[in-house]
Amino acid sequence: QIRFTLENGVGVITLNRPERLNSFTEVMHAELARALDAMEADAGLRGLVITGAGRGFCAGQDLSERKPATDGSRRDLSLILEKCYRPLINRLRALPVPVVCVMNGVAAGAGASLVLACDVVFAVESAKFLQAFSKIGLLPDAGGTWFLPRLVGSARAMGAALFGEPLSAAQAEAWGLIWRAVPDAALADTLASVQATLAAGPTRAYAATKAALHASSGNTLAQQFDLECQLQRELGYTDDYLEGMRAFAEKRPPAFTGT
Ligand code: LHQ
Repeated sequence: QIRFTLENGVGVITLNRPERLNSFTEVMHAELARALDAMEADAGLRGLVITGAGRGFCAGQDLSERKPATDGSRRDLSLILEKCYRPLINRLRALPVPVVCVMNGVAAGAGASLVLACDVVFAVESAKFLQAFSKIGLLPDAGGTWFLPRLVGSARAMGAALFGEPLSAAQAEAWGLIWRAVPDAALADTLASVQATLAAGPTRAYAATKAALHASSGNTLAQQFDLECQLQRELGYTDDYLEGMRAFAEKRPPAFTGT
């Protein structure tokens, strides 16, 4: 239910249940976990790109698999959150490389939370965000209530989560929910250029930047300064820093090796 490739150090995960708008099943979660196993074990990993097949990115939990209410039964929804969603989101956040989402279409429910857990998000202009949870009597999960207010502030997070109206890619960009909306026709080019950028990037600087930005929301300025000092000390000894300084002096683009 996913396609996974790992080339030039860059993993590409394509959610691949287009007929169900790539909604999550337990099988898909197991396949995602295996792809993450492979990437976590790869010392040469330089980035991860997540996208979707077909016209949707991810419509959240597959509601036909869970059948939360239609059969009259009630169940503990936290079980699937603990089993599938918490590890997925935690592992993406902890991956020591940039995780870039290229949203090819709508992201709803936990699919929207997956998007927000990524480090950088591109979305085609026709893509929409839908905090679909309130429509089925639930709250945003898979980290949604943590990511949303941090990205867009409390007022917008409340409005989006409570009323669940679709948000366009352009609006999401204007709010700072995503990095960039791109024309639909630019989807393939965006995917290719993100892969190329990650494969040629200063991977250790990326890792440090990701770690520091993630840590900042729980840190004081003094703690963050300490962290910057520690990480910058480490980066000062890397090959890529040496190469970056040489390339600057020689007025040429740097050839980073990720070491
Ligand atoms: C789907 C789905 C879907 C199955 C479209 N499931 N088939 C965590 C843990 C435990 C329990 C519950 O929840 C969670 C977290 C969550 O993620 S809750 C939120 C779950 N997601 C939603 O409520 C979104 C449901 N989908 C939609 O609202 C629409 O499909 C959107 C707005 C995403 C797209 O609308 P359209 O572009 O009009 O497409 P469509 O509705 O016609 O969907 C295409 C097909 O995909 C359709 O099947 P069909 O056989 O009629 O062609 C849908 O039934 C199916 N599909 N989402 N989540």
